[in-house]
Amino acid sequence: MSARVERLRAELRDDSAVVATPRPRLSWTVVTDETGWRQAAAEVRSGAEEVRLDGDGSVLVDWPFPPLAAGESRDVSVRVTAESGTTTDWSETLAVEPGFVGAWTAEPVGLAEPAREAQPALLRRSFTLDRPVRRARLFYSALGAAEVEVNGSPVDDGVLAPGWTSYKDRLIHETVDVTSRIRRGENVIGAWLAGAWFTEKYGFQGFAKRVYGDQPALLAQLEIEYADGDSLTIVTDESWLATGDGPVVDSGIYAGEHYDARRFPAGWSEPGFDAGAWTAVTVIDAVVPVPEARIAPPVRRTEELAVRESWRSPSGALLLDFGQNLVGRLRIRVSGPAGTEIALKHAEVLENGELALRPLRLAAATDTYVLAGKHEEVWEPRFTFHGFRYVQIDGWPGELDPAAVTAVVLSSDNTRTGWFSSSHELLDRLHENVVWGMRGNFLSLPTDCPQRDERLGWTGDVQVFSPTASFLYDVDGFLASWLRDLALEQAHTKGLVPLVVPSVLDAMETGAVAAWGDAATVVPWVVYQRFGDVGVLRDQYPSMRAWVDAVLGETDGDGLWADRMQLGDWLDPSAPPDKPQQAKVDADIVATAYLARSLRIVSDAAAVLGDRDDSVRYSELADRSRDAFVAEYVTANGRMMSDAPTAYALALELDLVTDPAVRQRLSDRLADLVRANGYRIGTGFVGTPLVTDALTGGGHLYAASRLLLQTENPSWLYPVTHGATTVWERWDSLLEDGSVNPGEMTSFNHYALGAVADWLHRVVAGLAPAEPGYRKLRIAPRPLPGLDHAEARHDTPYGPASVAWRREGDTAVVTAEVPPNTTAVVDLGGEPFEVGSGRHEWTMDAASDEPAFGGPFDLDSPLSSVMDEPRAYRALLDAVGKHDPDRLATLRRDPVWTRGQTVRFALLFAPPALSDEVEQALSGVTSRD
Ligand code: RAM
Repeated sequence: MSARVERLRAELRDDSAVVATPRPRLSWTVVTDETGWRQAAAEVRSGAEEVRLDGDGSVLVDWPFPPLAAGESRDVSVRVTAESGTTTDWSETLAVEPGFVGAWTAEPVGLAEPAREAQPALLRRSFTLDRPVRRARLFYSALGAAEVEVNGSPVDDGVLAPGWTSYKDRLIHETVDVTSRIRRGENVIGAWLAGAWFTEKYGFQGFAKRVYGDQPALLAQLEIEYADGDSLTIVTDESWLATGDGPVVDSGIYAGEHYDARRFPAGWSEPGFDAGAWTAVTVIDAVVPVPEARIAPPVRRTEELAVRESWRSPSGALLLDFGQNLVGRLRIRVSGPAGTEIALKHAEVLENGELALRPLRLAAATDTYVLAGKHEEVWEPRFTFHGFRYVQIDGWPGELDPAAVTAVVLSSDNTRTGWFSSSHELLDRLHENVVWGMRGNFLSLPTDCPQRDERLGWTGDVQVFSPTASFLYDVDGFLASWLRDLALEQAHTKGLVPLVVPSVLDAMETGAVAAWGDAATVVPWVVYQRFGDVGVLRDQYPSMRAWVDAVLGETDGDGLWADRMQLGDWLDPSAPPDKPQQAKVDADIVATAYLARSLRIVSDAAAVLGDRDDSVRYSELADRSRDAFVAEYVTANGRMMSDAPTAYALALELDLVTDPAVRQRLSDRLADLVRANGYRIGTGFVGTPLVTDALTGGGHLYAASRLLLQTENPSWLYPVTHGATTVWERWDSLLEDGSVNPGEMTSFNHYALGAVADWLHRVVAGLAPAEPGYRKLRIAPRPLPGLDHAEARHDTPYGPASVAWRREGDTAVVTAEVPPNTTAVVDLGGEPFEVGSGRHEWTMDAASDEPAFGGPFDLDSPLSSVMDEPRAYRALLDAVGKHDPDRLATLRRDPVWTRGQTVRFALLFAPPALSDEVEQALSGVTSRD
């Protein structure tokens, strides 16, 4: 038996031990072949200091040393003792380094006389050191985005740093160790600077405007410690020089970048450069928040894709296909005459063989490069990104060798932690599409889409997607960072949560919006559940409470939230393309359901944080809203006032109906609706993440499976069969004839409808947290009819976990891995039981609940319109009822479809098969294939 400590981490980033707080929490995992392994104590060592911590805490353990001071790093290592008595060796040391500054003194500087709005610039400062340096740390930020170089080379691999935050209230700074780049003598620190998100114009249809500022600015602070103990600080101030005549001529997030390589000043960030033509910067006269150290991983280049195919379009344009809808930009390698201008246009899909640009609306998404004409030139834009699979290249000098063009994938560099696979190829592709959708839309902040003139932090989208995101990637820091912005925005709106965070759509804000504003409560709760991060809950609690209080302020005190502007079950497939809020479910049902849910979350969060009074108060309010919901919207026989799938899914999955008998009736009715709809999806942004859970929770595995594996529009797999490589905004963003949906919002990369992946992980494969942070796992696979095997793996905060099942006749063999220092509750359909860490194998019943089929039957009497359908169905029921009345109760109608004027039914009934009399009676009114 052996055990060792691995993956020692400080605070929320696992890509770096640079921490934003003086008291970074520590986490580690244990790798062992011992089963049922539990930690009894841990020892944490730093230099001569050693602290013993009794107990099994190994995730986000409080910092056991005095608070870190700026500039003070600490080597930390851990060893642990198991309950069985054995002690591990000391772990590898982790150099924990404060990312924060003692005192921020740098000022924002920019071009003194910009020639135009949002003008990109180059900035530099030269300085001379007369002594050897022991340590040099560079802290930088921007109103806009910056790439910093020291002595001729980039200081880090970040992209679009420092990213987008609610700039009026919060700025992030980067922290870089530049010790090895600094030398005695002359040194230069230089920065490429552009407006990026800061100077972008937000808003729609020509109403777009700049909301932060007209010009970008740089903030930088270099802290140098000499070997002799003295120190020197260099900050952005009037002593810096700048030029607006650099090669980045123009740059915008939506527009793209224009780069003229002839304007590149060789050696500009190196000593000895003649900056005679540059002018002194100006200190920007604006109140800027003191930058804080980043808590989320930065945006980085995470992958590169080669051209899959290149050809000429019908109009003669040169097109490239990367085989994957992605978010990023191109890197080109080119040689040709000086002054040659190359244009790179991006699009997600083709229409009539040409780039489909209409879905991008006002985003030009075009990068242009003007050759310097020297030798081979390599270029990638710096301060923009696009959502694309296809590119049109105009003006390329000579023949294009496809190997000269690479797609560079950009994303916040979160660590991948979750995987799913199954026996179903299309389903696996759907899952892969969800992952790609997340990669593209988790870019500095969680966005709705990455391509058109939008790309905003829509709260509703991440509200529904956060559980999926938290399984696929370690997004604790990423979401915690965005939630800080959310809370800061609320301070300006009396607790109301803006539709988008950062808030840039003032004109659209009309009040509280259910399922969107509820991101304030749901997202922190998800982060707590999935990562065990009580800190996020503590930090966000005032925001969570402010949100529900603000909603309560809009209600009449009866627990209901009604008669307000709502987005409702956005993009219900039955809503007209231009009226996405016109869903089947009444928007008030969505509103009260979410109010009750958020009140419950606030109560539960208060309990976790030890605030008893709040916990009781919000629990009572949650009960009141729940009871009001039931009284108003649920009938005693288990029908919802809106007889729409989303209404049932809300009642069940937000735990609004507690009576088990009523719950079963609701789930049964939902299954009926799903079936009657031909197992096509009938839900929008709100219902879609819940509907499969609501089915399987009521035992309707067959219906859930048919809905999941449906390929006809609308369904999850319809896009997959139409070549989707990301999740679409609309079920039919691409119509069946291959044309782009005429709706003015038609993105091919929206993660909201991909939220079903969380159910794939938790229920189909059966791997879920039973306690926060997977301290205890819930292993409860539900082998779906239509799948032979499925598997989910997740790197929990305690280490790798997995559940896999494989069908063997009417049973399934389940294998599971439970990480050390955790336990699992196992529910295989019978009485749940508990197990400890290690590998396990069980067998479970996996008989399908698939009803037997009769038919299909074609009704003989032709129908003049679909309105006759109920009458025709009635004739069938009569035929059956005459001979086998008991059967009527279990008889169901399966997909109904019309062929010409003939209606075809498949009848579903529980075994045994139909009696001969019934068969005969049916053949009297139908003809069978
Ligand atoms: C669209 C966004 C987003 C959605 C809002 C309501 O503009 O793309 O997905 O949340 O509308």
